[in-house]
Amino acid sequence: MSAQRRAYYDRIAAHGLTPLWEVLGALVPPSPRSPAQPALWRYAELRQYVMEAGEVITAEEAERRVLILENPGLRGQSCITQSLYAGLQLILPGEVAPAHRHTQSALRLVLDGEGAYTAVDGERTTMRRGDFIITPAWTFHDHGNLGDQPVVWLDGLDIPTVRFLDAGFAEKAATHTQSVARPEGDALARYGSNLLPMDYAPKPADPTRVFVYPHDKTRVSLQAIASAGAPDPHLGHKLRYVNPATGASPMPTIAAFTQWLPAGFETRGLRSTDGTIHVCLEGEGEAEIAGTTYRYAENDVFVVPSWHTLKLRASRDAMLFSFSDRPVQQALGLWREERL
Ligand code: 1HN
Repeated sequence: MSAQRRAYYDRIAAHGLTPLWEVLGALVPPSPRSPAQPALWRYAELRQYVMEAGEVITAEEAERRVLILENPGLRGQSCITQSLYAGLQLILPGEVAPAHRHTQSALRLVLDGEGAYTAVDGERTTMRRGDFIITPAWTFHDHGNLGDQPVVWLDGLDIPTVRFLDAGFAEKAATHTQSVARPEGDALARYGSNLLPMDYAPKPADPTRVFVYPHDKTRVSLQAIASAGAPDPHLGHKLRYVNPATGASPMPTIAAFTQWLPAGFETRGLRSTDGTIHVCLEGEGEAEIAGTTYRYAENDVFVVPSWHTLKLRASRDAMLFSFSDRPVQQALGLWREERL
């Protein structure tokens, strides 16, 4: 750079100015260049460290005893993609994770053990493996383990999105454990049975009042469509979780999906602008992400960053759960997908 330019940059810097022409290409790239990297977390390797966290700290002291799955390209930022956070949470028999609420939206995918519950706004749901559970923004939630086994689930939150917008609020509840206001199954009966209460009129972006999508029901649907026809070449048999009252995503900032890949099936390449976190609930296979192949097995988590081409293979019948910020991008007119 010429001495004249250098001196000019230095002089304007003192006035809070910087030249656009030095950064324009990086600011407006021709296609997304995510700093996030593809990565896979192998549950069989991680489980011992998750269990060890139970010896290091109690759920109560930790408030939430979680090991964050940190993207290797985003170390120190507590996120798995630029917009989403993911972690593995452990709760031991007899423990309680105290009630609180925050403007960040959260999802849980139950992976290991049974006997725990999550309570959302006064209703408990028993956590069974594969259940997809949500705690929408600003709903009080606590977890407890009434059983005799450690229970582990994956948490997904929109923490980086809320941080980006500087819109985070949080508070602790007055009591550790919410009192039970309604029997288990109440929300599913009222809002999740092709029926709605007479006076219920949700706004388009309202989260669903259904806060558990039971694994067994989801699996029955996937099995039915898998036996009824051929898989989509790019998706296999894939369905999105919805707010049944609106057809929108369960929560406004996070989309979630379930997918069945028959043994031997391989998807064609697909890329989309929503960086996506996948969890293998059943079976095993390979994920080829921008040319690198990762083997996945039960409870493994892998992340596909924005605009990275994904090909999925199943060596045994595989069931995958996934989530992303797709509804945010769609609301803003930004979401793109390319089927190769
Ligand atoms: C949270 O509330 C939970 O409720 C889990 O289980 C993880 C990470 C950051 C902030 C809040 C939970 C969280 C969290």
